[in-house]
Amino acid sequence: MLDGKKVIFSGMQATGNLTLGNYLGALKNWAQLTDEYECYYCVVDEHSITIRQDPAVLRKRARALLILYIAAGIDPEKSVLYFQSHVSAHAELAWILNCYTYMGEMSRMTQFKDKSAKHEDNINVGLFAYPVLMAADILLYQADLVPVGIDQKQHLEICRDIAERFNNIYGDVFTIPDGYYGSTGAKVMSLQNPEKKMSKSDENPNASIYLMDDTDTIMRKFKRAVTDSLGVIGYGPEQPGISNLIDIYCACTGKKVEEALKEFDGRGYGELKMAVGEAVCGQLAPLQAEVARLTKEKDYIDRIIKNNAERAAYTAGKTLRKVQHKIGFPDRIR
Ligand code: ATP
Ligand code: LTN
Repeated sequence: MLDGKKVIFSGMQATGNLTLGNYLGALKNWAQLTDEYECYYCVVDEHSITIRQDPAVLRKRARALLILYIAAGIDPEKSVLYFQSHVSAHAELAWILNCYTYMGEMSRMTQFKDKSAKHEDNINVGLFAYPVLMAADILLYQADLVPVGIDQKQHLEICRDIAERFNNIYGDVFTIPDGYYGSTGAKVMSLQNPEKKMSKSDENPNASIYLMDDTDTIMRKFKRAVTDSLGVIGYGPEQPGISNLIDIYCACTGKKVEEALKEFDGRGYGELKMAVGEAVCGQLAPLQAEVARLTKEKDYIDRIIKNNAERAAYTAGKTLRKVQHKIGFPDRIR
């Protein structure tokens, strides 16, 4: 904890093209937390290889994701933005924590079950131990809060269990982190099946708004969004499609659901779709322009990558040395 500020850690994988769900559910909230907290935002490239990746594509996407963090308004002088693979303490602590985690605990993880069903030909040990690496990420920085979507709750709970188990044996080594689940955009649903979350791995491109989609594409996808046959703009479980559009509208405009309902009272679905599309374009256009600008600033981005990895490694190194000492590894000779 620096300057008495609480510590935040979060990360995102550089797999697939980011969606509006990733932005409203995670990135946008991250940017809003940077004044109040000491923030570490990581591109978790080591997690990405639990699913087979094309090396050239992974390298490109990881850099693009770091640029997107900055474009979303996270100041790299204030917060620490870096690649997981540039700070070796992550993999080192993960190994240690593997020895304090039980097979039974890992096999209960729903993400492991889902992903191993989806990638039957590559159920690797890394995919199984994915939550341990995530625990290492968080615990290295003694994070108090971890802003993630609700789908990551189980992983966060296992992180707390591992940390408590370790602390019970060796004393207070790790801060026990809490999850931080934002309210607006906590779960953006698919435009084609509003019972399912919008996901970057969805096979139907019309189901998701990608952050780099142009205005025409965004408007077209909203026009095609699945609604219902009630014909009245309402909010609730019987109207999942319309509710999702209202949620997206509110997350983009900062309006409350009641306000939006009043605004669209007596109007048609077509008008709502247009208004949501325009609100989303209004959010994404400046983001896209900033990505385009930053992508050309090669030296500036390189400098950030280097400096921020050093800042992260300094903090992470302190925790790692403490852990290594506690478990009985020989101290380094200086
Ligand atoms: P995949 O489809 O490949 O599993 P994903 O789109 O679910 O990926 P992740 O990389 O797992 O995305 O998640 C990155 C962050 O974005 C997490 O904090 C996650 O909770 C959040 N997130 C992902 N999808 C949504 C969504 N539809 N609504 C709100 N938040 C989301
Ligand atoms: N599993 C997370 C990504 C992730 C993460 C983390 C999130 C890896 N390490 C540490 C928060 C803190 C996901 O969003 N899919």
